[in-house]
Amino acid sequence: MSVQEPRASAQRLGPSAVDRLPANVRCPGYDRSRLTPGILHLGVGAFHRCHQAEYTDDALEAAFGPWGIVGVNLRAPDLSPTLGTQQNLYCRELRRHGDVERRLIGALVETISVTGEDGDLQGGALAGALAVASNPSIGAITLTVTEKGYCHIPATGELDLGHPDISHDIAHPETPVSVPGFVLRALAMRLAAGRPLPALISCDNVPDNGSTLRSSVLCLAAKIDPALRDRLEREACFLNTMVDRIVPATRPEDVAGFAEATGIEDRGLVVGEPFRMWVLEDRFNGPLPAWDRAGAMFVKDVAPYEILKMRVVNGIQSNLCQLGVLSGIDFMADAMAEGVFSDFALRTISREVVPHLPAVPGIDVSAYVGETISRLKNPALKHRTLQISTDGSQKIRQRLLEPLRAALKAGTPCGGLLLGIAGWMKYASGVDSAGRALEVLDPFAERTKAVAAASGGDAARLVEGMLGIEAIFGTDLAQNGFVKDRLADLVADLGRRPSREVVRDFLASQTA
Ligand code: CS2
Repeated sequence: MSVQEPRASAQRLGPSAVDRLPANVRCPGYDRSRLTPGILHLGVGAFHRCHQAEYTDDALEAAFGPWGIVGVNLRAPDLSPTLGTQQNLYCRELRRHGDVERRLIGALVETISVTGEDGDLQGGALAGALAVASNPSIGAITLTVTEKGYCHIPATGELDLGHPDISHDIAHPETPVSVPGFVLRALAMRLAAGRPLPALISCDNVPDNGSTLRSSVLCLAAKIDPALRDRLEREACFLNTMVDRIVPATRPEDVAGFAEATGIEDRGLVVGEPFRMWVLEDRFNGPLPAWDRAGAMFVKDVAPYEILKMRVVNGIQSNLCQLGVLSGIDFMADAMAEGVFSDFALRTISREVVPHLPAVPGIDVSAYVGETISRLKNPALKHRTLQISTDGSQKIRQRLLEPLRAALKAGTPCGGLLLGIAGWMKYASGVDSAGRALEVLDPFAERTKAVAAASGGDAARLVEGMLGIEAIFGTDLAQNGFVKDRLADLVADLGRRPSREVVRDFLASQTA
């Protein structure tokens, strides 16, 4: 993270600065010097630091145990200049409108960055991370590696054997570069040493996240060592989970504001909303931190919670974010502050998505939708529309396409979902309605921009080309004349005028 210079007198956060934090910054209610590693976490991004690490701090306060977190980044960012120099201490700040609540998190005890900022391997770091993972004191390997970290084909969930990192790991299983490769190597080392296997806990917004990780790891193992694959199939426990808290990427302004308010410079700061939720599959026989005492739910079947969260919270985000980008709106809350976009969000979710949601034990769906809308309107969260649009090819199946399929099957309205998907197509083409280039950060960006170039500005051809990307869309939608025609009209319209006007007319046509 490049950071705006905080005020000159600010002391850098670390053990010796803790006593100087203002009294209203909550500090760990347990003795951190007694904390030993019990969790290896892959992907120490803002979300993990503001979600699982906070739940773990709560669990440690409720029932202290050997559950310190060793955070491993297989890819950039290199954590040494931020968390490393702070002895892995950092604060999380929760904001809602004008309210701010700050807390020092102690659960992270070590961080290992396998690659430096330049992407080059840091000597010994991979071996160090694998040594930690194979140590029997690690009872859980948890992951937030983003959707694309699973190296799966978004439309099917299967491992992408054509992925260059997977090809690498098949050839060099002892020095993996992919997430499934790292997990496989760690499990193989545990079994070879006769040690019990840890729980594998995926915390990404991937459909059936634990099962997807399991299938990626087993499929990779089948290519390397079929006997190992069979053993892991029997013995390894991969948990599905649903995770929720909005945690935008930390901005230099956040770090500067924290220094201003506290006199302490925290380059590991994360900022999120007060709302949080975590639902885990209750299937692991070994010990885990007392996350349940921190409010996490352990249930038999995570699927209804996951579907609800991905289609409502993430669904609204992904339906709106590209349309927001196309109208030059930087932050999600600014889009939601415009009546036209918030009406569109609520209308689409209520009419098109909610009727096809499964029943979710203990949850009143209409209250949940209302709460979601208010979370997304929280102006204190600076969540970039561009950040949510990033890697859209990996997100739209579970957030927009599955709800669309459910509506098509039932013959119920789906125009708002189609408008969101058209927004993604327009964004992924790399040009907005005014002809300005858009930054498309996505593993499929080359492909979608090539489709756009080949369409020669013809919306129907663009839609045909996009729907033809089977790894994203499967095969059914390209054969649906209604979907194709409607998307072509919407993409053409988004090419002529700002998305705000297209959304406004869409709403008007619905009430007419
Ligand atoms: C967002 C999520 O960037 C994104 O993909 O949609 O990070 C979202 O904010 C979280 O899933 C909320 O729990």
